[in-house]
This record gives sequence, C-alpha cells and structure tokens, in this order.
Amino acid sequence: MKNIDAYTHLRGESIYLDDIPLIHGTLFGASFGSPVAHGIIRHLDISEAAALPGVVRIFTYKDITGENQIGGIVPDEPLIADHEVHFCGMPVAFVVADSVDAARAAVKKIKVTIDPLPVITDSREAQQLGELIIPPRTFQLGDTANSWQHCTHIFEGRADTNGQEHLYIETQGAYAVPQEHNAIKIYSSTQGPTAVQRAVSRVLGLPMHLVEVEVNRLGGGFGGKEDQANTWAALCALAAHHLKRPVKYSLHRMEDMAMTGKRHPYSADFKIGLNAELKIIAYEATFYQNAGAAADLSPAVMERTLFHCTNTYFIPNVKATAYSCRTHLPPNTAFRGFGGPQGMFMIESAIAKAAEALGVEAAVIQEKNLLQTGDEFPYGQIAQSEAPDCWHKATALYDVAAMRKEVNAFNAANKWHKKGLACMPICFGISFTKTLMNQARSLVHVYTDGSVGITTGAVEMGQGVNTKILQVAAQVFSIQPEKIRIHTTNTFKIANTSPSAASATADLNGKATLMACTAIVERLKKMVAEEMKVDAQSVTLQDEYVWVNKQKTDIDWKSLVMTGHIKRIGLSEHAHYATPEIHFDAAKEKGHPFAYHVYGTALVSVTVDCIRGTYTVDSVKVVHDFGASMNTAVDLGQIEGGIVQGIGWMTMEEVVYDANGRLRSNALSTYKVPDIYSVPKEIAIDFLQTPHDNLAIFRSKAVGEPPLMYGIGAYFALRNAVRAFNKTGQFAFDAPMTPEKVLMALYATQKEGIIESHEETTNHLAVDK
Ligand code: LUZ
Ligand code: MOS
Repeated sequence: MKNIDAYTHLRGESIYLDDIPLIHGTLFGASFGSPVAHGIIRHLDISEAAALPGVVRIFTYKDITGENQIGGIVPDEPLIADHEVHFCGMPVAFVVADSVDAARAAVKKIKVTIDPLPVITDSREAQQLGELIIPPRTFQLGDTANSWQHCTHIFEGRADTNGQEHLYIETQGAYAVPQEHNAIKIYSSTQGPTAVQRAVSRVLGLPMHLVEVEVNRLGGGFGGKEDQANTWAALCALAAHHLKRPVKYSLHRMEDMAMTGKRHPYSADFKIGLNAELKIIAYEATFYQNAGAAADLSPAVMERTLFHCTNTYFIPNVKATAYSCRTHLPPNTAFRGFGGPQGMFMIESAIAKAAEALGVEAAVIQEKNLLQTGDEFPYGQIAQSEAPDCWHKATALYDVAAMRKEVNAFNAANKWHKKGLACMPICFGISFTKTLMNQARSLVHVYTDGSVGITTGAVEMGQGVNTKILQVAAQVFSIQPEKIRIHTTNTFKIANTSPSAASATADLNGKATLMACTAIVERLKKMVAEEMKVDAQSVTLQDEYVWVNKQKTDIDWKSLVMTGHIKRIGLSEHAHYATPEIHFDAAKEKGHPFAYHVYGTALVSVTVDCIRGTYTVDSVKVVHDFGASMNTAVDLGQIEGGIVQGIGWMTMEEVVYDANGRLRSNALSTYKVPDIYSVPKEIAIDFLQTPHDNLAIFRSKAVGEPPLMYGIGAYFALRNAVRAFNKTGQFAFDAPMTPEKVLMALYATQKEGIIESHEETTNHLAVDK
C-alpha cells in the first residue's frame, strides 16, 4: 500500500501550518532573541520598536499570566528571559504586529544592555566546573576493575561527535486562536501536542481542558519538535490571550537554526580490553554530553546513550558513566536516535582503535562479539538477538570478502584515490525509556454510511504513521482503505498523549487502534450471531461482507453497520494500550525497558580523493531486521532517509559555535546537508523476516530511528580509506569526517592532528593543476 499522503504531497495540496487559512484580524509575532550567550540583563529598551507602524504590542516576561517556565523534565527554562540570559537566541521579548514584516522590523529596533558573564561551550569544561544538569549515572555489568588483568590487549582513547541540525523542511511555528470562556486553540507544528498543551497551560495559568492543540501534519520533526515546539506555541498563546486576537509565528529558517537546540555533541573517554581470541572482556566509557543551557530532554537522551553504549555486542564487564553538562548553547534536544547513536559511535571507535593497533579488520572483532540470544545487556534485559543472522546474511548476500578484495585491488592500483569499507552492525531498543510514556489511545468512529474516522495520539510527520494506522483498521474491519480517514491529532479528542517519538508511534497508536476496531467488530459479530442463531466465533468479516461458517452472506459492511445502529449497538470505541512486560528500576539501573530490539548490519564503502579530501559514498548494503514489515514502501523510505541523515551527521554536517556561543553555521550556505549528489550511489536493503513473536504492531518492527545508525559506518569507511593512503598518520576519532578533516588526516603525521606540508604534498597539487 502506498503512503496515503503521496498524492496530496506531490500536488502540493497537503496542509501544513503555513497553509491554514488565516482568520480575519490575525496578528504576527516575532521573537527578539538574546544577542549574547550568557549575562545579566541591565536594560531592555523597546520604545523605538513599539513606535514603529504596525506594531501592536511587545511582550516580556512581565506579561506572563501563569508561570514563566517551560522545562519539562527539570524546571530550569524560562519561556522569556527575566534577569539573566543563558544562550544566544533565548527569547527576551515577543513583538506582535499586523504584518510579518512589521514584526521583524521591530525586532531589529529592540535594544538590550547585558552585562556579560563567562560563556562555556565545551562539555568537558562544564563538567570540570560542576555545571551538571542532573547527577551523573552509571550502568554496570560484571566487574571491569578486576577484568583488565585477564585482558591480553587494552586500549584507551577519546572520541567526539558533533551536533546536528534537524533541518525539518517545515520550520517551527504556531498559530493561536482565542476561543470563548478564555479558552485557546493552537495549531502547532509539534510532535507532542500534549507537551504544547501542558506548556501553554502552565504559562497562561489555564487548566488543560481550555487548551486545545491541533496538528494536521508536520513537514518533518526528527526530534526537534518533541519538546521545542512549546516555545513558539506558548509565545503565540500568551499574545493571543492578552490581545484576544489570533497570533501566528512561523520561524524564518535562520531564526530556527539560531534559536533551537540540536543533536547533543558528545565527548567520551573509553578503555577496551580484549583477550587473545579478540573477545571483548571489558569496556569502560565516560560520556560528556553537551546539554546546552537547560535540561530540555537531555537527561533522557543521556540515559539512552548508556542503554546503547555497547551497541550490538555482548561484553561481560561494562562500566559506563554519563555526565549531562550545562553549557551556554541553545538547549540540545531529541534527535533521531536520541543519544543512542553517540553511545554507538564511541564503542565503534574503541573497536576501531583496537583493530588498527592489532592490524586486523574491525569486522573480525565485531563479528566475534555479536550479541546472542540469551546474552545480558548492561541494564539487565536479556537479548532476543537477530544480530548474528543480520551479520551473516549481509556478509554472505553482499559477499563482503569479494568487496574487500576489490577495495584492496583498487587501493593497490591507485595512488591518489583510495577506497574504504566498513561493517556497521546496529541494535536499537524500542520503547520510550521512561516506562510511563509507553501508552496510547485511539478513538474510532464508524459512521452509518460505513465510513470510518480515526483519531489517535500519533502525529504524521512524513514517516507514514497514518498509513500504518489506516492499514490496521482496514485489516480488522476488512474494508477498503478508501472507507477510512485518519483525522488530525487533537488534545480535545485524545488526551495525555506521549509525543510521536522513540520510533514507537505506530506500535503504540496502532495497537490502540487494533483494540478499538476489534471491540467494535466483536459487538457487530455478536449481533449477527444472535440474529442468525449461530456461534459468534463462526461470524467473520471478509472483503466488506459478513461470512458465517466460511460462507459468504448477503450482508455487506454498510448494511451491517446500519443494522448495528438500528439495534443501538455502539459504533464508536476509545481504546487504551500500554506496552506490557516493560519496567526499569532507576535506583539499580536494571530492568527490561524495551519491548524489543531492532537489529541490522550495513556494509558501507567509500572512495576518497587523496588530493582534495573529497569523497563519495559508493554503496550502503544492508540486511535489516523488520520482524515482518507491514508496509515495505513506507519502511524502505524510512531506511533510505535514515541512512542519508546518518551519513550527513557523520561526514558533512558541521555545527559550529564560536567561543562566545554564537552559531556560525546558521544558514544552508555554511551548514552542509546531504543533497542528491552526496547520497550513496547504491543503497541495497534486504528485509530480514524473522519468525519470533514480538510486541510490534502486526510484528512489523519499529523503523524510524534504527537505520540512522548505519550512517556511522560511513565514518569508519572513510577512516579506512584514509589509512590506506596514510599508513602511519594518527588522527582523532572526531566526527563529522568533513572533506576538510579528511584532507588533514590524509597528511597527518604520527603526532596526532599535526599536519606537515612536506615537499611531496606540494608536488601532488602541482601535478593536479
Ligand atoms: N523521546 C523520549 C525519545 O522522550 N524518550 C525516549 O526514550 C526516546 N527515544 C528515542 C527518541 N525519542
Ligand atoms: Mo524522536 S528523537 O523519536 O523525537
């Protein structure tokens, strides 16, 4: 089945926030963000801005009718700065005018005097100063301290990953419309309608039942709108509440890039010990997470780093500690993978370091240590592992030995181009790590004409969740997809929703929909059974007809529904689903937090131009554990998108803040994302269908986040290509591997990071000219 949005997307008819027709009298907002990263506000002068034509009012923290607080996990984030600013772009004032241009012009005329305070941008520096968001956490298995003596090889090192800009095509924004009785309706580009509802309720001092949040669809989220849509919704709601007029704010791309948080940069120290057979005996890691200026989701992201710190390997002795470090960057937030990719990069760096020192392929170490069913994760859960199957199928199907031979032959024959190959096995836990968030609801109405309307807590953001939910209903009712419509996500229809995140949205909302549809079908079957004096079990629905004892009757779906209504059978259902089996004890750091894990293996090959440092990703070949995919087209799209986004993070997207905490990569001219020319020339995806029972919807495993981690393979493939050219140079495990860093690494000497411009290099460049 095709993605149900494909037709309207292609025709430009899909409705995003900016496509909602405006109500007469709508005003437009623009945020004045702090020009400095840290300091005390001495004076705010809005007089010149307020006098400009079209300006209706300028709001500050003094106008907040409820609480000036939007922190979700930790209450440490004012909506509007009061006396202190913590990051560049932090809202200090909110201008409302009768046009977008007037609002933006007024923002430029606001003057603020700030006494600067010291700015921290580095996580390790923050940790040294004791600037932590929450106390550190440690996951432990076995006993690392007493394991090193049993290790034949021990390696220590450091690895760093940078942030990543979400770059959803639709920027952040909200449209707040006042309603009667002080209520407010907000159209928001959010992954978390309930999060927006809570934030607005808190800031305005209104009960949640007066705050309606409505979401049709998003032009991408990637985690950036899990928590950070709240700010813009709350600002618009505040202004609308005061002015009793609709207020809209849709961010300019550069505002969005400068004012919102990104993927967390991490720095880590690791120590890895292996025995003579290259089994990993012990692993220690210390993670320094750059949280930015407020907690946002950082504590949960940090937790997922620990959950994924051993990736897809069984290591009997593990000790991993993570620090969430407060700096003066915009608060970093959820981003596809949610801290998991950072943890996985570190263990892959440790394995690469060991492999390089021992003169073996990393794949040799990877393969020997893959998780087996029955192995224990450092957090106590026992693995139902598809890791060996994915690995062995990938290496056989794509003939990794032949690929390696080809790479070696190419490298022997070419001096100025080198190829590199890397294997990247992954393992990703599915469920929100906070157990309570793993619940969802679905409201299903069957109308008397046989059409069906469904509302769930799921937000469609391009990932195809509405298509999957529709498939669930179509299957249970056994009716044509055209008879079913998935409605907008709305806090007045479905309450207390978890954000659409953690790859779990189709599972949670799909299962709730399955329950709701099944309940309606059971009532209708019972009705038929009583009418026809047969057993309810003998009644089935098939292709829009009622069947009894495997015989087609002349009762079609529409007349079944109409009869149900006449007989006063409920044709609507609101169902609640909560993931069974999961639990986690944060005091012991042990439990069974995930419904299941998703596994896979990618083979990534690249070619590096050793004169320029530029490169191409030649192929990414994957065997991916889908369980049993319920929609191969949607799932394929998620895998391809995830791979390219992962490659972008690892190889070209470079978030740059200067020492003053100002974002320098603040536009698409300075921040490079993958385009059609930089995607792999070949992407091959093999669907590993696994027979085991799992908790996924129709056994179709969650697919949103896991494939991003295949992109990590691109970093190590580049590293291997560079090492084929420069056999002795030392260079750090420091992603992204931009062309600039590749070039430096190609000519790095044995002393790490130092480049000498020796004669030979100069000659190459001359030859190239
Ligand atoms: N969001 C969240 C997530 O709140 N908790 C999670 O565990 C999570 N995991 C992945 C992505 N978003
Ligand atoms: Mo996400 S990182 O699943 O919002």
